[in-house]
Amino acid sequence: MTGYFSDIAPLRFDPESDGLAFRHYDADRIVMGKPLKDHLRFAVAYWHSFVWDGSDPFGGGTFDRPWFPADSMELAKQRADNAFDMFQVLGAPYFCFHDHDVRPEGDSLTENHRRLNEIADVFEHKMEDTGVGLLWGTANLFTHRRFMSGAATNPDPDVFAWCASTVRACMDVTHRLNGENYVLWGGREGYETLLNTDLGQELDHMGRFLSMVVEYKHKIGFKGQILIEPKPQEPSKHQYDYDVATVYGFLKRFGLENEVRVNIEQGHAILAGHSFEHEIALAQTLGIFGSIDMNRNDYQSGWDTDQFPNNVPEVALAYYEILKGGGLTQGGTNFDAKLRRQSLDADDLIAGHAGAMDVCARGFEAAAKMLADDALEQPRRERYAGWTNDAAQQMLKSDLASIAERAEADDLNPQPKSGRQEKLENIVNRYV
Ligand code: XUL
Ligand code: CO
Repeated sequence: MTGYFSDIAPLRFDPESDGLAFRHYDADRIVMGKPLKDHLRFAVAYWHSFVWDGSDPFGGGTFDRPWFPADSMELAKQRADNAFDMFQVLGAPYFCFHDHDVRPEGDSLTENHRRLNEIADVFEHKMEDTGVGLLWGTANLFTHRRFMSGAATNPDPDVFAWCASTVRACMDVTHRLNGENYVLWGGREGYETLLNTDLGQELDHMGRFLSMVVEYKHKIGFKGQILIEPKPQEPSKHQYDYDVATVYGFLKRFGLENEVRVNIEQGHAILAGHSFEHEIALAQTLGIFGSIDMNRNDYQSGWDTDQFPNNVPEVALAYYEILKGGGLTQGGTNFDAKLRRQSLDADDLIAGHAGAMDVCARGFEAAAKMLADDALEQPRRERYAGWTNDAAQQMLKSDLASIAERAEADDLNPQPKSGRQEKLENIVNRYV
């Protein structure tokens, strides 16, 4: 291996190491009948690790990578070489990318697609050589100024058509690379001010666009899941795919609830005023859980800071809800995470990912044990035990007046019972 990461040996599982190694993530350890790596299905996000240069709203790039600037196919290929080197150092089984991450912008739609396909050829070989798979592909319909007023919700029909062409090209490439999912994050699908916005028309266009994506998936025989990634605000002030509940309402309205699932990001859940586990549990309950972006926000700064996870109890509760619903199946754990802009070096990138994988492994193992021990499910069942008797079940098939008559005849006087929250929190603490 020669390149940016050539001084870094592939990471091993070594709980005693004080260097770059996995102290907790033992990829082949069998948990609940299969290796950890097949439960966690880690993916590296191409954009934050290989495209972002460390700039923020107050200052320019801080990272000095040999594959910057992102303006030639030659540098795009160099970036691909280094990306796959990094996937191998980490032993990461998957990656994810947007079209915009992997090829420079051309001066026409067809030139964009030609470049995307040229890089996909490079990826195809590298994936074959390394065994790294594509967790999901997606189109970047938010960075270029043509998307400033939206993608499928743009008032200009030519932008809608541009998006159709771009998404088709990205779905084709994802299909060709055996991607397991295709993601749509509605980056600019929302609005800044109602004064210039026809909200109803924009929602109709977004619904029609998504239906076309689903139709196209079936037309080409793509077996991956189509996933929407909810986010409440940023970049638009009002985003149409605010959170899981909003997305579910939208899918129901367009009859897509059996076709489209959600990719839930921890930081986006926090921005929406929810916990990550709430969003996961709700998606599981509604039957639309698909995959996760496991990156947190800073709780003080109130914006999407995309940091690597480092809080084991939080991660454990998220994986608990995932496992309870049957695991990640076709989804995965994508690190849509970037370094802090002072973390300049190659080994910072490795340490960020390795630490995140360790945190996830610890959280996952705690979750699996809590589930196996019935530690939370037993008290939960007890709490609802009243509903297991016939009379209670009959009531659900009855009507308001009959129930009222029985309640009055029996002179019911229900007595409150403790919710035992502190005891349950203490139980969780034993595992994490
Ligand atoms: C933006 C975000 C995106 C999506 C893919 O907040 O999370 O990177 O994951 O477009
Ligand atoms: Co994301």
